[in-house]
Amino acid sequence: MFNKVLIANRGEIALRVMRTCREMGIKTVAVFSTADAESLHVRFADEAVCIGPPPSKDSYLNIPRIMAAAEITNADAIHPGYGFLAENADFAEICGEYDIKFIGPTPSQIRSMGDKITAKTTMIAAGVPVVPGSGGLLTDLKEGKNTAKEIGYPVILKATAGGGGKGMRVVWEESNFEKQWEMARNEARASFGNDGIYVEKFIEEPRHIEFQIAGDQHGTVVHLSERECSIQRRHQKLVEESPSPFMTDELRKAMGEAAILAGEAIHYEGVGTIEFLVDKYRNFYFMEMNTRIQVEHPVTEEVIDHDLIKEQLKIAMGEKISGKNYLPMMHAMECRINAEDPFKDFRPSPGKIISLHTAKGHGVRVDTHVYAGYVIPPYYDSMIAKLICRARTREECITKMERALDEFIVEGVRTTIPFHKKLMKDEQFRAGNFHTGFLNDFDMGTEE
Ligand code: MV4
Repeated sequence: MFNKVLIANRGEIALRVMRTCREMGIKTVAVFSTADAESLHVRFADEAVCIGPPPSKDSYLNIPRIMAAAEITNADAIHPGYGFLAENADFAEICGEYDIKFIGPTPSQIRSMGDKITAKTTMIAAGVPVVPGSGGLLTDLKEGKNTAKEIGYPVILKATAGGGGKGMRVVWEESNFEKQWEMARNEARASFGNDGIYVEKFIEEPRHIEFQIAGDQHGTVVHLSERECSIQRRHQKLVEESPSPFMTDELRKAMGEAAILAGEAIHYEGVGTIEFLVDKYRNFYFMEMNTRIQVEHPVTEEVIDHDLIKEQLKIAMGEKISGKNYLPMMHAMECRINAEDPFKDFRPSPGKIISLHTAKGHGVRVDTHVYAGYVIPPYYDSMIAKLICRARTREECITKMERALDEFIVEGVRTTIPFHKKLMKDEQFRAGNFHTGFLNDFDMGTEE
């Protein structure tokens, strides 16, 4: 049983983790940069330690400072949240060296999914469907072109060190291969210091559907149903929901089994997510695994009525999980409310929140760290709240979301609320007809 947990994060997720710790009788330590001195996560925690100036590399990404904070407060575990150090295998390893439990998977589990070719090779061996492709690193341009010809155009070039869309290039015909190859390599080298590239068949107009899984220290892996995450812009998700409107009982069974195989293949310990691409014929392919709690985890919490942070803490303490899978019992949807101007290409809009009224009422949940008078710093991500609605059907859930968006008032900064209001009225969205390219031709129109 943990006595005290340090939360190596900020914002809504730091608060989210602290809430569950409180309910479990676990003391909490916040760490914060000087930009976050007035943050709720600092006030909410039992103890708080300033770990440096605003830039992330000097504070939330600075491992020595976080370890020092854990040592002086005598914390026996660290929860990394999402982002920052959540998928940093070296950090997880250092926690172990300090005899502090990293609340998440082991360093080797993180590493095995951080390199995309290693991840893919592991999945092939486990019998999880993957996109047809090179199966390994491409050594040179000639090999790349030959492999692309075998697979058949269009193909996609991906960085093995990548993920989340960086260093990816689609090639429609051989005449463009060399140029895209160079671009992909340069982008990968600049972003990751690793220019390893592999090639896959390009799946056109796919959906992004992911499965939440959980594995314990005793070898049990279960799935906790899916999340539909196709509504995204430039690889930033804006809306997530569960169940996916594209899902069938048969597909859920097949994808759920594949997700469990994926977790079992690496003896996964913790909560994690198996991301799949799903084509229009409902063929599905493993894409990536996220070895952390995700932003959109509340959608799953609402449909299966389970606290996923509590699951993380229990797994980290060595408890057994029940061994049964969970199916959605309700419909839930999350809208990410970002301090961004949707009428100006979603450009960041940091600054002071002059007044705030969050949505309330039956079936409405708001996860946020902001309050009236709070100043959104320009240094970190722009998400200021997650609005989650839950109802018996997708239709009722959308109706509730429209009502909740109408009563959600933020003055002082621009937000993505007008975007969500427009999306909820879109006929194709309401009909469940969308894929990952949906927002490419979504017109925000002009402001009234
Ligand atoms: C693909 C793909 C089509 N075919 N792979 C984007 C992020 C990275 N995780 C993988 N991604 C994609 N991989 C093949 N073989 C299309 C995407 C993709 C995408 C995937 C999920 C969500 C949004 C996306 C937006 C553009 C492209």
